Amino acid sequence: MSTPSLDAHWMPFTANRQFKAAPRLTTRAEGMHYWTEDGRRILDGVAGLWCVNAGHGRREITEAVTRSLQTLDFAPPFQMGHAQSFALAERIASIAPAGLNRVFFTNSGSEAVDTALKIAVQYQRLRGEATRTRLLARERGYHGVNLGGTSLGGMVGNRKSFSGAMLPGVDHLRHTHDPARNAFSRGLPEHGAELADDLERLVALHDASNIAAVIVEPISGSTGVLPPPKGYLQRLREICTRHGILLIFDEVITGFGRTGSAFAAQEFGVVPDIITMAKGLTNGAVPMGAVLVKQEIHDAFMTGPASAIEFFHGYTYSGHPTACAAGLAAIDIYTREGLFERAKALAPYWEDAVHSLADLPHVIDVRNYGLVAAIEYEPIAGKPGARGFDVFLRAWEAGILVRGAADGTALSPPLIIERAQIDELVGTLAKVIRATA
Ligand code: PXG
Ligand code: PLP
Repeated sequence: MSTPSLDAHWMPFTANRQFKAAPRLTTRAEGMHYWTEDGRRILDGVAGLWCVNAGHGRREITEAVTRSLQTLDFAPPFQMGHAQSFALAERIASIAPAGLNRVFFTNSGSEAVDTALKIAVQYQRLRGEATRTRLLARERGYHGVNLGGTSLGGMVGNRKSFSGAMLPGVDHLRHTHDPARNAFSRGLPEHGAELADDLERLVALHDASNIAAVIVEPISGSTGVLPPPKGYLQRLREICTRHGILLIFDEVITGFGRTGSAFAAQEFGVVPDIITMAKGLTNGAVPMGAVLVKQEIHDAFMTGPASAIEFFHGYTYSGHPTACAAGLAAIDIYTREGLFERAKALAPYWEDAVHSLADLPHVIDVRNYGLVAAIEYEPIAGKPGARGFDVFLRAWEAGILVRGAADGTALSPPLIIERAQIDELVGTLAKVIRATA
């Protein structure tokens, strides 16, 4: 396709004018690589946008999607069904922590988050705790861009323009980023489990009888890859259980093998009440999200007359056949090729590679877990985020796709990455960091 005018498309989370003055257009993707309009090959260091965990252009997904489109292009999701959504729900439950086995489908992570919040609030009402409507999250969290997720998010840039339109009754725990104590930690940082006690502060302030749920990313992604301090998630779980507060893990990034397990909940041995997911669910090939809940939460909804709708919520494209076909094919690939185990086996090599960047100019922290990492830079005075963006642009010119995150670079390659490609990714990034003033 020849390049059309770039004017009409208002691009998401993009510096539109900068982009349109110097566009970065991809034309093709396969395996670990993108190809650009001017014919360059780019090594994908971020699995597209944290989603293409099995690598690009997977034939099994294309074939499943094609078959599904040719057979059943659309199926009405309300008061009607088709086999693939039931099969996929069962498949998700089969790789999930025990006890979480009921799945509500959405079309994105943002929709999964807002759906999870509504499930939490209605669940509390159904169990006779109707005053529990407050929703808690954490500073430096990202929970998508719908109004619920925006209200619970903890990144000021995503919030400040919408302040008056946010949900009431929301509060935030302190974030866990503590470079003074934890800089250059390998894997989980030692210090900060006590930050989970911040939930006790909010309970003391509002009273538990008013709090429905707390949502956190097991590893914060968008704000620069913040692995949880050792013991932090366990402590959060204990406090939630003690006070009847639902614990929601937003696993949109950490799901589907990123940490070396299917979900971070399994990797860290902490079972939440609800998990949100998207991205890797279909290997990024078709938009889809899902909310996975404990059976007892689902069952609490199944009480009124059998002919009454239990949950007044759903999307036209919930459980779309094309997305379900992609999800089934993606999970087949993950399990058949053992990609979650592969991520776990590669993690020590990955850790050594990314920590080799620690002594480069401006680098003030390196963080990692599983096959995810971030390098944080000293900000340029008065220009927060500028160095991370500069590294991203130069990296693209140098042939690698990385992601700017806060004042840093985030890396989350497809789980099929080879050791030599880790060397290439990190080696090229090292040159770019040295060249960045
Ligand atoms: N929760 C988490 C934890 C996410 O990472 C979402 C929800 C929303 O998913 P959708 O599919 O609605 O985008 C995400 C998405 C970044 C970046 O800066 C990350 C995401 C989205 C956009 C940018 O790396 N993650
Ligand atoms: N707006 C209008 C006018 C609609 O009719 C609908 C769905 O029927 C929506 C928004 C929601 O769209 P979706 O179900 O794709 O989220």
